[in-house]
Amino acid sequence: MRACYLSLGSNVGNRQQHLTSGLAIVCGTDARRVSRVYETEPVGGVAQDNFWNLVVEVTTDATAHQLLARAHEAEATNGRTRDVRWGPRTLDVDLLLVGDETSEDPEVLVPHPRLYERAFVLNPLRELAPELVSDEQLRASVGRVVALGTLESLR
Ligand code: PH2
Ligand code: MG
Ligand code: MG
Repeated sequence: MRACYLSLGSNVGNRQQHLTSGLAIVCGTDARRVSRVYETEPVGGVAQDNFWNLVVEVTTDATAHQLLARAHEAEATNGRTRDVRWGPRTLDVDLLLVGDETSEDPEVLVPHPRLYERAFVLNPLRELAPELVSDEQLRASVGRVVALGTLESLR
């Protein structure tokens, strides 16, 4: 078993519902810890609504490829269509870290290549694993984020 971290984001439709459904599919019966939800400014150029983002820690024996398959299943179940890169989406699930594994397989890059650039990833990640994110890295990351509260508390 090892701790794996995934980022979930939604900015189309019922964001609470998409994130809740996504977590269930990504985690299955594995133990999980979920960060608060952050309302985040879109990063990457395309004009679109704010996202809700969170990070989940899953303790699992699943491989990086198995986790990626779960991520794709969660996106498909929530009606994700792939059109604009970095554009609006019902649900986006990205693999951030798989234990201390490093993979340069272009299908599953871990650690995620843009992990340390993005405030919408680093803030919720640091909540769950403060040792993984330094003050310096947090300061250098981009995009405004505001903590809203736990997923269950939001409607
Ligand atoms: N995801 C992106 C691009 N930009 N911006 C925010 N705030 N949140 C995201 O989840 C996000 C993004 C590509 O996956
Ligand atoms: Mg993404
Ligand atoms: Mg993605």
